[in-house]
Amino acid sequence: MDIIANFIDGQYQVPINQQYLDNIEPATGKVYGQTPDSDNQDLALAISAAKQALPVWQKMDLEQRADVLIAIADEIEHRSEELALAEARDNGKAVSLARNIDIPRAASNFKFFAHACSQFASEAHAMAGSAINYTLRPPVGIVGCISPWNLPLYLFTWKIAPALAAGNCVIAKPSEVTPKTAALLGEICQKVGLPPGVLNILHGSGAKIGQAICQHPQVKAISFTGGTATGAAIAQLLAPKFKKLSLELGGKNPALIFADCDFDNTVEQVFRASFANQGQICLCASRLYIERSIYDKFKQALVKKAIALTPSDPLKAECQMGAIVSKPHLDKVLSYIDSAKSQGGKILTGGQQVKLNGRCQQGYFLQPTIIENLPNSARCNQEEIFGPVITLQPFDTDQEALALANDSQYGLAATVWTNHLARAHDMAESLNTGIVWVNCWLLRDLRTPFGGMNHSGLGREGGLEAMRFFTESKNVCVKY
Ligand code: TXE
Repeated sequence: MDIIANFIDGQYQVPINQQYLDNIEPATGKVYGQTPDSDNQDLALAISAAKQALPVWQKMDLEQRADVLIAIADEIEHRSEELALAEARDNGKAVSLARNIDIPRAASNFKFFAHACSQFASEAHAMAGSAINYTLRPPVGIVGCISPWNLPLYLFTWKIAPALAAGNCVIAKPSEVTPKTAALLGEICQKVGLPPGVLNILHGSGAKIGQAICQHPQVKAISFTGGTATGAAIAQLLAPKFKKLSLELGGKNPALIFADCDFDNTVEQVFRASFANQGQICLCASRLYIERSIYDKFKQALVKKAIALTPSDPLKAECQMGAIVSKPHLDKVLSYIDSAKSQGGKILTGGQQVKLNGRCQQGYFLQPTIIENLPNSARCNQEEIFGPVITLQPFDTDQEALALANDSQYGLAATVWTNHLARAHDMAESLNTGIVWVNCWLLRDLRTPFGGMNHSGLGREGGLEAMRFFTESKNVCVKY
């Protein structure tokens, strides 16, 4: 049994209440570990450690701070195989995906923000002949970073790295569904000599320790990624406390596929955008709008690929599609497929749970599922499913495609597939999403603003946006 501990003040510590949550391996459906169900008592220890560490970390020479973050990145790379296997086991994702995407990206997050330490500058505003204003950007202080289960170490470090780079001390909480790689990050911090208390990792449920972190008066900012309903609850809780808040929430991302696209490449990329990580990425395409003249051909090409993509044991190198993260989540995704059937949807392929043999007999596997014939108002076109389920709809004109795409409460990411330059720019300008990819998906430059509009969130992560979020700006006006 793999028993995880909290990481507080540079040491692993058991939860004071001695309470644990089961950690289940999605590919087997079996409990394989225990995660602390931490509460306010553990948080008090973490806050006290962070308070002590804050002056040390804030005053550390920038080059030295950057060196520590680079050392964390190097150690993640050094332990990448172990981390990839841990991620695949904990989350159910294919180990090849963890090896090629999740773990390298976690290292990149630290490297990128290590450089930001020395590149982050502030402004001066001269008032000719009378005064000079300059802006100071001190760290916020102690900040909370709360992350979800779909890209565990990748998103955990995407928040922690800029928070540390800006000079904050961090209380971080990974998802209780996928705690393992976050727990290993503590060992890495110990090994490279991150001063104790600078990063504290508390495990447990959102309702208990997640909420406690948000509410603690010493925690001055919260960076959260997760479901829209949770984001709304946190926003409500924090509004009267005037804390800084960054919310990266759900999506219902449209893909607009025009007849003039590069057909084969678009099929390939749209398929990946739909089913990567079993569709459990907030950026995955889930509503496909296809120009009518290529609708049937495109549909057939997608269905053929979906039939060939069969789920298998995530720990095997050849696995291309792993397990759904948990039983409740599998049930939720299946309930959307049922709702599609009841609303007149036609299941073109998939729609069923898959039973594997051997050690994965009880695992949570689902066939890639493609549905057509649903109106845009159907639940499957309006609500975030967060699984390997996509819908197809034909369109006739650019205006119709745009109207369908924008008919959503979400606004995270859209993809546009066309070789018509003016159309691509028109669409990019008119789509109500925080991110638009043209003829690509998940091509990431860490300097760019990252986040969504409307129910997809508040604020932006990435590059300078993240550094600004984790600092306060203070103007100093000097008259001469
Ligand atoms: O997310 P939650 P869940 C979507 C997806 C999924 C749904 C729910 O549709 O089906 O959200 O997933 C912590 N105060 N996304 O249940 O509950 C929680 O412990 C403070 C989209 O996993 O939002 C975890 O660490 N914290 C998403 C984190 O919040 C709280 C990725 C996310 O959990 C809390 C994941 C509270 N009251 C799911 N309640 C994306 N956009 O990437 C929970 N938490």
